[in-house]
Amino acid sequence: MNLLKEELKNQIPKIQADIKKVLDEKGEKTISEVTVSQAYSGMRGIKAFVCDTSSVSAEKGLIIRGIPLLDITHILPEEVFFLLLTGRLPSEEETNDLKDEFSSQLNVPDYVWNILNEMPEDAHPMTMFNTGILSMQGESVFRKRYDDGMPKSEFWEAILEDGIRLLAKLPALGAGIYRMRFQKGARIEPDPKKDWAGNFVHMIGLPDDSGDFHRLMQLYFMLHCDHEGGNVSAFASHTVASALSDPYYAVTAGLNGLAGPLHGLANQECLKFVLSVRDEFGGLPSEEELKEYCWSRLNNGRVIPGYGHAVLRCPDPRFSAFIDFGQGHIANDDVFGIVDLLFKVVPGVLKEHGKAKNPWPNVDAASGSLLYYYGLKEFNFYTVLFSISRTMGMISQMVWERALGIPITRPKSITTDWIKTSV
Ligand code: HAX
Repeated sequence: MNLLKEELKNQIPKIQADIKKVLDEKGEKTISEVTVSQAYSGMRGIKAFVCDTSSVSAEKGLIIRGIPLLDITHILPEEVFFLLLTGRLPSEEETNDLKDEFSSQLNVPDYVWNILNEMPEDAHPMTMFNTGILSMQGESVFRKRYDDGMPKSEFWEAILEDGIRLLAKLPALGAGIYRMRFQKGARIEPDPKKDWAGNFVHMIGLPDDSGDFHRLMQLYFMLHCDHEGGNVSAFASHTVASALSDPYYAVTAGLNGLAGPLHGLANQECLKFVLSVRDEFGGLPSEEELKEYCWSRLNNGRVIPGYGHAVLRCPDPRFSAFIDFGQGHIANDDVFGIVDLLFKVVPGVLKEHGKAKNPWPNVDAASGSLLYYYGLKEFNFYTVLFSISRTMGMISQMVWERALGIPITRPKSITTDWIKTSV
């Protein structure tokens, strides 16, 4: 039984008809104009394609299928995956069905571990993670069925099947890489009775008698699931998938973008920065000391990691959710205290600095301090956790793009000479 697939099978013809109607009525309307400066600056603000899984409001942050993020921080990652794909929260039966789907596909093939074992000892965990995913590309159902002449109308089903198989394995792949890369001992086998986040906590092998680390990872994997379609990782995977490259290729393309310090790698950079504050001041500095420390970093031409955003113009609700968790669980911790103090100091500093359009914290500003508290101290592993979660968004977007028959991505570039002579 796959209740998620059944739901999508019901929805897809209706949404296809709805979009046909939108195109018939509004197909020739203009939604964006592009200035020369936008063409030279990362296409910021240009509305040029559709993503229905989630949207990001400059003032409110992430909205998943119409629901503001802070209204659903209690739901499981499995539930948010169902929500991203279908636009509604699953029933208990549907959640259990999806959990069962994941549980039946948990094991990472041995050849993946053999390949990863051969990598340099200091390989970045993101390089290992992406290599692990790409090495499984030969397992792709989409690729096999495409080679066998699958009709276009079935593309989405094969993407969903690949997506579920891949997502099911990611906690094991991530936890296995953690244990291998940081010499934590033998891999721990997955437990099919555990939920997705619980299995990750089990396999990573850190103590969790209180169950709080499990709760944190449920929140972590839920919060990072999607952030509309134009961010680097979503857009890269969207572009690659539009060439009908299968999800193994398309997800690694997105995750390679997530591995950049201005995107997902900011979470490791951020904790590195927070720990440098702790080491510089032997614990929690005063507000004045912290302000000066931030200025010296900015004056050296470096960014304050975890602050600023291309779309948001408010504190990221994902940051607020982590701060709430921290205040409820680890309020007296020094590292968390520095994160809290940075929130008081950095927006003012960035406003005075006058460059960043958004002086507020983003998702990456707080997450590291929580992971660090629960014993996950190797911060160059953090982007792997972001990746495990963000794959849900990339797969959800891909399923709908194939269901709607969105063609290959191919915007038109122009030359500087053309701008000089034709604008
Ligand atoms: N510290 C210092 N300067 C900053 C800054 C920050 N946190 N955020 C922006 N700026 C600077 C930019 O570097 C840019 O400077 P130049 O004109 O000299 O190039 C200027 O302010 C204008 O930038 P912007 O328009 O406000 O921001 P962008 O849309 O260009 O970039 C970034 C958005 C998130 C990349 C940017 O704010 C940044 O580098 N932040 C720090 C890194 C970070 O936290 N990244 C994670 C973002 C969330 C995410 O994707 N997570 O995965």
